[in-house]
Amino acid sequence: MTRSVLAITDIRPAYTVQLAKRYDLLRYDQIDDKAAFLDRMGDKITAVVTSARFGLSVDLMDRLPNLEVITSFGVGYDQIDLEACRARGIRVSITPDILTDDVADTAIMLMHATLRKLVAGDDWARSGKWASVGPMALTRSVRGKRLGIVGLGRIGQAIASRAAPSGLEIGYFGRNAKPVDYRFFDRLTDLATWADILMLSCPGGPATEGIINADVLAALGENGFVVNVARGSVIDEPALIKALEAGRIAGAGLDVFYNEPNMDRAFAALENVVLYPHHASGTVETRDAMAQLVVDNLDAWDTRGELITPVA
Ligand code: 8YV
Repeated sequence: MTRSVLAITDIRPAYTVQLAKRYDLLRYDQIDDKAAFLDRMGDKITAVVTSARFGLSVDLMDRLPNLEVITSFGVGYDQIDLEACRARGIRVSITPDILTDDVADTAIMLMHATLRKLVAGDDWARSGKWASVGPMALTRSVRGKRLGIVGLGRIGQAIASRAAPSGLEIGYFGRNAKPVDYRFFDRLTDLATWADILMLSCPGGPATEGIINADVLAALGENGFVVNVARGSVIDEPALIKALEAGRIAGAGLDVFYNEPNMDRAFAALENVVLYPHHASGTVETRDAMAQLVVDNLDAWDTRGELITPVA
């Protein structure tokens, strides 16, 4: 019998087509009367395809009594209740590693763009101010700065390995010290006091919610920068906006926000930020590889009852 698979979102059109050829693919985003659909189909669905952004709500999961597996497009799983999955024996797969390089490159790109004011410089040249007003204001050098990485997992280590050869000194904060040559801090405020640039690459979820708060930003200081490729939830966003507005920190490069895609509009009025629309893994190459891994995980589950890249 063909497996009924509920797709919460379109992962990539070509791959969604592949799924539709192999499975009875039900597109949740295209269903108007969701309650009636769940009454009719809820107990037939054994697999869900979703993404790091959409996850799976506990309410919807409760309506799928025969759910066996969730295959997610993305490495973060803060939008999936793993405890609820464990309790019901539901397995979860993600797409780790294949996005690490693009996310780390984006982190480095945002760091340079923020300190060197790339977007303001582009505008300075484009608008004709270069000719009419003169040279733009000086920027800040990246070389020689101290980079404080919050979360030295796969992505954090990839960021560090790119930053060290560019002449940055590396320190990090995490649950445990790792067998690396970088300096370990067991208190976040100590890392922020030491660092010139605070780089956030830790998982989202309750354990890291709001850990970059007003105290940490105060410790970073008026010459300090924040770069966030983790989750919006990691920063106390109102505190960050106030610090940026008041010049209590120097600037921020942000790929992620609290209420995506409805980012707080206060960011758009700030000149000391560089904004990116949660697009660190957003390349054709990486998104294709991620979508293929979603398809492969689902096939592995369907044919052999195992997952290629389960959540540990
Ligand atoms: C995803 C992400 O691309 O992997 C993650 O955890 O946040 C991004 O890489 C995005 O969530 C796709 O929906």
